[in-house]
Amino acid sequence: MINSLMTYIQENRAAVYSLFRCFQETGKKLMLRTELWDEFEHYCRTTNNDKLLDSPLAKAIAHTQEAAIVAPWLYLDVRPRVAQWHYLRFHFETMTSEEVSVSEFLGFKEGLINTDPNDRILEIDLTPFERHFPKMTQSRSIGHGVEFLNRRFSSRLASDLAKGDELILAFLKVHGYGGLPFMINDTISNMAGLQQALRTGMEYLADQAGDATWQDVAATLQLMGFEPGWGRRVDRIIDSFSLLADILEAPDHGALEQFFSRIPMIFNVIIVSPHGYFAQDNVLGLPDTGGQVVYILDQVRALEKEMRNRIHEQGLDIEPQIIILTRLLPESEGTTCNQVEEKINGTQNVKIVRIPFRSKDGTVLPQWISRFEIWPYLERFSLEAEKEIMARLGRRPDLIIGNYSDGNLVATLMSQRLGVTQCTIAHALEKTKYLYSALYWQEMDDQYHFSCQFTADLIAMNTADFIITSTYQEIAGSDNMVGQYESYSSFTMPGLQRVINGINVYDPKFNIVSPGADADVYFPYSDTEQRLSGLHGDLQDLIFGDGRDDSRGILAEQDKPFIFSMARLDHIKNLTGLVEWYATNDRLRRLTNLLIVGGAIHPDQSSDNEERQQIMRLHALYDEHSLDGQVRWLGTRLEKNLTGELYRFLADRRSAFIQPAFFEAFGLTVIEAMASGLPTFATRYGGPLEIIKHGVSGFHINPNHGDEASEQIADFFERCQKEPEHWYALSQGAINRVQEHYTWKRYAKRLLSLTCIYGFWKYATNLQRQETNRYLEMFYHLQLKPLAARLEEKKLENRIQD
Ligand code: UDP
Ligand code: LCN
Repeated sequence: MINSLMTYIQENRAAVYSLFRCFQETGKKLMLRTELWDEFEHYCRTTNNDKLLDSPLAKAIAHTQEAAIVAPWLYLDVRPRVAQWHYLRFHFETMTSEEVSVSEFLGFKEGLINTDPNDRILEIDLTPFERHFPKMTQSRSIGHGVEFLNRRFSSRLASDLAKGDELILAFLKVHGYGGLPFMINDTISNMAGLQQALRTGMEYLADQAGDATWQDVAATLQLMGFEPGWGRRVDRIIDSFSLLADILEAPDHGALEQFFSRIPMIFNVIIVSPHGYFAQDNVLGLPDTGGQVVYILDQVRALEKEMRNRIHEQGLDIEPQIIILTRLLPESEGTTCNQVEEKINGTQNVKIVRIPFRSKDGTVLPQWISRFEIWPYLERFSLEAEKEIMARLGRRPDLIIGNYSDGNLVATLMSQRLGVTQCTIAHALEKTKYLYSALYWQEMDDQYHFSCQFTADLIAMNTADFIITSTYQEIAGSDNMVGQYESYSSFTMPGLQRVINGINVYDPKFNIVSPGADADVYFPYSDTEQRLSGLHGDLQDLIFGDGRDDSRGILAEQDKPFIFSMARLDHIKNLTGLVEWYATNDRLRRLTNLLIVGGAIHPDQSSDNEERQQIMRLHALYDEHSLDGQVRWLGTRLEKNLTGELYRFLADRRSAFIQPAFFEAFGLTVIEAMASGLPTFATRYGGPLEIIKHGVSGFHINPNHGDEASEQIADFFERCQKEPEHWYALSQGAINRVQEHYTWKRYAKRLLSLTCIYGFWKYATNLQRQETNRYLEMFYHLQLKPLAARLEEKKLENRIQD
């Protein structure tokens, strides 16, 4: 595309010039993709230039994410396809154009913010560290890193084995637990010895009963050089031996994955999630407390089950442990967040362990603070946590999983010190949620402290051994939209840092592993036997009841279907937008009632500024549009089973779920509603674009065009009135989609396999990694720590002034 574009510009200088002049005349220094396209179409229409609409220039404009314009220059960043960028500039006087480097493009953007062009800025570029590591090349491979690595390993092994490389042998010898070795012992000293031992081992086992146990054959196998870990029963041990023998003979990626996934190496897992309120009950809907908590609680249950299964199958009798590391909150607002330890219900050995945030002088911070303000406390938190974990486990953990920017940074700090495999899960990277959050960081820093957050993100995503994402778009977006991780590949924060290559989405560390909806809680409305009908009285009262001080609105016509939404009351969730769409659409008001669950009814019940503003906005909308007879708002926290039954109660009434967020990284409510059989309309910005197949398992809506979205919803209900089967088709489509794609069982299996394979990869590339890690360590100490320290000082000054 770029070559044909450059030729086109060269050959059509006058036409290109007058189009670009038209962009310039808008007076905007920065124009985004949709603005550029609208302006372009307008230009073609007013100049009767239809030919231009079909030119390489049109293609380029359609794929330009941003234009930066200050005479005599116009710069464009063109993204012809996922994760591919070109930067070019056009000179208005000479009417010439050329491709420029990313650094030059970012430097030009910095000029828009009036930074001194002669100032040298810190450039972050991880390209030199990539030289040792294989990268994928096809955009469809993005997010399937482990498959790629397995293929690479198998071909590398094939040649290395021929050269007598003993990597596998060395790796098999590092495993053990509590002083007991697993897999092989020193009787086997080289590859030929290993192959021989496998052959004699298999011959010996062929004469044993398939259901004989490891103990029955241990004495003989140990003399040959084998230790526990190959299987509980003889048939499993034979299977493991033959998998390895096949690999040593002719490495194959499928066998490699299967074999590595069997090596017992995961017994203790730490899951880090410091911010918000982390507890099992009574927290969802509190500030900074939503899907991440639900995700982790479901994740640990599935993970423990799978770990126990695997350990058992491999013949070991070790009880795995999972610790969720979070913040201890002395002022816990009626939750259990002030307790040091909380056992997770329905598990054998999973606990929440809470560590407080401490100020510089060691005093404990008593109250909740926003996730945007936690940066100064994380290093102290990680050191205290490390001591606590080591004391509890008596050994290093085998895997540390970070969650969100703060948890990921703590995971980095702990994994680096302990030398443990690190996995990161972003849940939601804030960078793409806020327009120009990097370029105009200085204007937002007082409130959001993105200087700390984006720096921490860069460090954590680069130290991580592997990264799990819920969707493809989270990594690399779509043809039209930049991915959340992709947005870290290059960006500038004027006056602070210019990132030339912050992350490469073709890195095989990325893996899509989607979460699920807890099938015991979120199941189809038609599954009458499982239904919690005992809760219907409570639901009746919640939705229609009078005299509750945690609700507003009494519904006048109770027989109508509902449109329903539930979310934390953040601006980005756009619940206020949904209420406004409803309020201003007569058809919707005629056809449905609206139910929203979120936040609190009284602003003084909230400690969060943004939430208070949303609460007041909701009340204003009620008053302005006389909504009390048609909109029910529950400002209360619902227990999980009640939420599950609520979705189904509404499905009984042939209702629909709406997720109207301006951006939603994944959207657990979307899969919960779908699993319950509620037809779902969800934002097209973020995860729901991938979760829902439009028209089959739900609908996409554009939160920026509320009038269109509300018409879409009204059309749906009108059609369902005439053709009730339409509702059933969408309901079934939603149920099928979740059952086929979003289950925790699949998640746990995949996560554990990834840990084993990346564990081997980490072992194999240890030396090369040290270079990157040293660079990132310096970045942490010289950039992030001072930023966080300044934030702490500022907070202290503000407190003194107050
Ligand atoms: N939730 C809830 N009550 C509320 C708001 C949310 O129980 O008032 C639950 C909801 O069922 C879902 C989670 O919190 O499981 C929200 O997750 P989602 O991924 O939709 O959004 P997040 O809050 O993580 O941005
Ligand atoms: C955070 C979010 O914002 C949601 O979109 C996700 O569903 C949730 O975390 C769980 O990953």
